[in-house]
Amino acid sequence: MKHIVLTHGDVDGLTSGTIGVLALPGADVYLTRPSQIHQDLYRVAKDEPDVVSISDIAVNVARFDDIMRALSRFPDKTTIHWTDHHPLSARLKRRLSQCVELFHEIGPCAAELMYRKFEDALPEHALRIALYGAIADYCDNTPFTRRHFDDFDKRTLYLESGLLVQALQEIDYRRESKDIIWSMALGLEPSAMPNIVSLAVQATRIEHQMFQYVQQYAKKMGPIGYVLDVPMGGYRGKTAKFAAYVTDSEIGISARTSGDEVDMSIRRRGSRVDLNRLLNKVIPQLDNAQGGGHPAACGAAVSRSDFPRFLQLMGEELV
Ligand SMILES: [Mn+2]
Repeated sequence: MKHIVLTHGDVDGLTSGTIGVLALPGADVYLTRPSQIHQDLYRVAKDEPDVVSISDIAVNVARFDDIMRALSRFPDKTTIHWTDHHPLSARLKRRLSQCVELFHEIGPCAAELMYRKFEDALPEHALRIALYGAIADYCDNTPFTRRHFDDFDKRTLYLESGLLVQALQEIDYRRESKDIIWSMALGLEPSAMPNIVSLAVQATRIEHQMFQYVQQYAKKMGPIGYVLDVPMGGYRGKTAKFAAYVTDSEIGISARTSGDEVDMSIRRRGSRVDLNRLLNKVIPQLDNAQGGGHPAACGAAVSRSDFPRFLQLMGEELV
């Protein structure tokens, strides 16, 4: 049996992918993202696999037709599982369900969904892996997670998941991340992976320094706190959060300029505002802008000259 696992490179991606590997023994693993899933599907269709699992990959509306075309390249014998928790319209959900086994819920993380989908085929340690994914993706208040936090010591689960979250800030996206999948599949806890522990500690030290940087340089425009070009790669979600906090704002943005573009991570603070919906209102008002994500965490890119206008529009839509 030829098995393939395609998953995202963040902690929910790695944990849901690990559960995929445990459910589909011997699987080849590929880390992918919403913008390139269609290309990866084209590539793996050539291997004529028996089972494919895709987890934690949002279905990109702009790429939907490409994705459907890629899916049509698989032979009839291939079963394709698509397990995800990113927003997806009812119409696309229906169309996608016609060619894949779609398991889609908003609320739980992808790792929880993978665990629930494949539970009967999984070893005992897969449960903790699902909980690590839930903690990492802030999806730790579902009926499933609340029930199972009570099966262990919740504080230890948060430490283990936190080690992964922190270490990933400092890890090369593809190569070393895949090692984490193999280690977790073998039953190794993050605290038993020496490089993960030391990278996590290093990343935590850097994070505290980043906080001080944001405290010094964050600016505020209306209800939005933002920081530009923090002096290190990564840490974008975290510095967006810090920018909101230190400016006492409802929304925080960590922005990075590259060439003529400003690329942003956007987070909310003490607010129920749906950032994804907010962006869907603002983005069409700007040329060459793109963005989206979850209610609580989004990414966006606008041209450099539009950045002030973007902030202004976001602020206006918010009130
Ligand atoms: Mn996720």
